[in-house]
Amino acid sequence: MALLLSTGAVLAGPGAAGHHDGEVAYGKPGDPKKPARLVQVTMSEKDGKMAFIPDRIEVRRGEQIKLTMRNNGELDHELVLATLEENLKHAIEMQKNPDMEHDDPNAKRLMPKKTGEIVWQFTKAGEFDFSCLIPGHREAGMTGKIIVK
Ligand SMILES: [Cu+2]
Repeated sequence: MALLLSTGAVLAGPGAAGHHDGEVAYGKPGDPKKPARLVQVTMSEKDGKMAFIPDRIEVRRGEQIKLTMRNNGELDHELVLATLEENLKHAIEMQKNPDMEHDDPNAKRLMPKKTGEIVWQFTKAGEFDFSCLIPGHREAGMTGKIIVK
């Protein structure tokens, strides 16, 4: 994880004070004391398909979002927020270490019927990815897009 985070900081470019407050290419961990827009995301499995509902979230640049997640499935799921490139790399790591668990500011793993949240501030415009990186889940449809304008 440390490696992925430092990659993100490099992508943020020179001059980004990023490293110190955890800022990466897709923003930074939110401040729970500041207001946040609530976005509910449900994790589900149905007929062999896995999904996040919704699978597309639009955000204004600078906006702080509180993602409140609920796992409505029968299996563990996680939500990992990152650049698409990072999540694809990370998915390969997960295939080698399927038991890798995430509880980072940008990721949360939930057991069935559990809820959790991620507070994140999207400081940069762009298209970012959120996926469940448990092997097979992203491939089964468990991925979505965050569009920051
Ligand atoms: Cu999953």
